[in-house]
Amino acid sequence: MAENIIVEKISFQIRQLIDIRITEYLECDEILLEGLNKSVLYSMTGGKRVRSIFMFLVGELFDVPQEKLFSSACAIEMIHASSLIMDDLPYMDNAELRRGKPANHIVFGQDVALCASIALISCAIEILQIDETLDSKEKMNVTEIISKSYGMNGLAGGQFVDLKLKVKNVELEVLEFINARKTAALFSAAGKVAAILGNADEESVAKIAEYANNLGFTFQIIDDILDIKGDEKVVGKDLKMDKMNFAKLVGLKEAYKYAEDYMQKADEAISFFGGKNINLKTFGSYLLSRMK
Ligand code: GRG
Repeated sequence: MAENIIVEKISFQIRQLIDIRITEYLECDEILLEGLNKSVLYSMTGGKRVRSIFMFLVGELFDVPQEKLFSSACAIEMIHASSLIMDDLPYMDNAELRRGKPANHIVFGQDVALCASIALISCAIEILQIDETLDSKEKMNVTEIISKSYGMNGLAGGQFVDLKLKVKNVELEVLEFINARKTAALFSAAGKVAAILGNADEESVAKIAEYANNLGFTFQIIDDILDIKGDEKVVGKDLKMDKMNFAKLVGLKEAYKYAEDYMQKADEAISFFGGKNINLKTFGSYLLSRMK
């Protein structure tokens, strides 16, 4: 289908451009920091960049010049990578494989991995502040949205509840609470930033946030399904066989249904934009097809 080819082409281009920008942002010629920089770059390599691609597709919907999106997209990728480094540490998820290669702490040690994770969060905020394509109000808005996405009501809060989860008697609402923060929060931030930089009105921003939230739920359920299906080569990370997740709770068959239902809710939210939503819809279907 023509839309598929267009979205694939956009995704390929965005991935390449984001990788170039990330390398530029993380350039460091201080010899004493060489080891830390290697650790940071190691975790910024690879990854599907789905949050960035989503952000650029929303940007396209609101005619945002691409140049204005790079700092926010890279910031979100840095925060995402930072969270993956932390997540893999022995006192968190204790995983040894990430993106098809040894986790950061396996290669560089836990001490360096933690420094790299913190450095990435700091860099994420810094690149927003030095972006000359954003005016001061845009910087303030974007920084507020992005910093909220990884705090108490975002990644950190979701991770906390996940870590403290008792495996028995888990309720669906609790898993939704976790998924909204651990996974959907970064998608929501990506969508809201692009909509706000496109001067979208309040209702449009809300529709994008609703789409992003449901897309995030879908994305996490697919991740859970792939965990259960059990092929480390496909997922490129340790399979969390002993951990409760959405797909384990409701069963594989129901999980497929939930993923499709969330995606349908997402599509309903953006029907508000009429035919202009086609690339976003195609992107959603593409993510959904990963679970098949
Ligand atoms: C960063 C302040 C801060 C807190 C971190 C450790 C932690 C708190 C949160 C963990 C969040 C986490 C690991 C969520 C999982 C989300 C998820 C589905 C990750 C996989 O995303 P993909 O498939 O990964 O986009 P790639 O490798 O393609 O980038």
